[in-house]
Amino acid sequence: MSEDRPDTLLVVPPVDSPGSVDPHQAALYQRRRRPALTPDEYVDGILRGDRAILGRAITLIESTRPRDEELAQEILERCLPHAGQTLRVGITGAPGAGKSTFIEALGTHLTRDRGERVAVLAVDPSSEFSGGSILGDKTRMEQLAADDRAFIRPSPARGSLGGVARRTRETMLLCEAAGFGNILVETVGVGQSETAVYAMVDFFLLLMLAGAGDELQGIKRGIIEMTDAIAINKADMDPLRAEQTRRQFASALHLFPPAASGWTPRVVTCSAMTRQGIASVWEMVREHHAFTRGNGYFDARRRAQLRRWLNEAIEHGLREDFQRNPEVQRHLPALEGAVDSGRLSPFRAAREVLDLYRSQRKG
Ligand SMILES: Nc1nc2c(ncn2[C@@H]2O[C@H](COP(=O)(O)OP(=O)(O)OP(=O)(O)O)[C@@H](O)[C@H]2O)c(=O)[nH]1
Ligand SMILES: [Mg+2]
Repeated sequence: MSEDRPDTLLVVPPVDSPGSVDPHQAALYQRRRRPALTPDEYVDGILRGDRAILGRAITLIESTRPRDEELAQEILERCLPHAGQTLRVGITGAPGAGKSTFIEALGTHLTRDRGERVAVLAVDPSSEFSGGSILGDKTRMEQLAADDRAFIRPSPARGSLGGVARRTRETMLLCEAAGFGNILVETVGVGQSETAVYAMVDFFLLLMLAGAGDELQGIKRGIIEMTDAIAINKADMDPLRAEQTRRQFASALHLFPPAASGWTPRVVTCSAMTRQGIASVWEMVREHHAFTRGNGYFDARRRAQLRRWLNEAIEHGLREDFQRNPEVQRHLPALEGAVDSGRLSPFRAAREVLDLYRSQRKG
């Protein structure tokens, strides 16, 4: 996909048989040698809703080259005033709960039934270890992937959860500036990634399966407290059991303290496959939106999120500055070795390297 390719990718022309040029390869080569865009061209393209340019800008956001990062920040800054008038929904659930199928169903409901635009993003905590991204895959979203009103971007694959979340957040803002008024963010419900996604959305939906409901399926208390709704998916398989599970969850939720939003979390059943209940899930999201806008919670939550992003950006900047510092680079390996071998406490080592860093910054 051309929109996924880095701007500055080096492409070597095919040289398998000198003298003969495969026209297909030559065309590919031409296409890959895209001229660099100016910041104006990026911003204009994004605001026009040009998907190829949006894709290229996101590639800049995902890049770790300082030059790309700088350009990405400029684009982001100029797009920011055009972002924000949107609905952001986080969708989590255990592997296999049906998140991707659900997003396909909900996304096409938005594009086809409601004529709205939707961007699908993902935060994939496994990327850090596997090096690949499994979420937001287009294979389970075939109709949506082919839909002009939808934009699907898999999880950025590199970096820590914090880095992945930051890139997803920035990607979300660019998508909003490009006119995608609904944002769906998928994450797998196994770790800290839910918290990261919760911190970037207006509505947080947990997908579960019927049956193993007695203990809330081992889902951690913290996740339940974040959810605005639980949808028991795959209700088509056994509607009675799904309804039973729904009731169990609903009564279990009563044991939790009321949410700060004043919203009482709902439990519903649905089938991402037959699409039963999908439209009413969206009605519920809209109801929640109206409710939280009415009581001021919507704006308060977005402001708190902005504050959190600010703090994270500061932390990120400090860390980068620290890691790039030549004194730190020179002395840290020895200090790490000393900590490894037990000759130095981690605290003492940290103090020494921070002292070095500070003295160098002053000098
Ligand atoms: N019968 C039935 N099957 C479903 C439904 N939703 C999803 N499935 C099936 O469940 C399997 C897993 O669905 P996915 O959408 O890939 O689930 P996921 O939660 O995205 O999975 P991961 O991305 O691996 O975490 C697939 O075989 C789907 O076809 C549903 O509502 N009913
Ligand atoms: Mg999936």
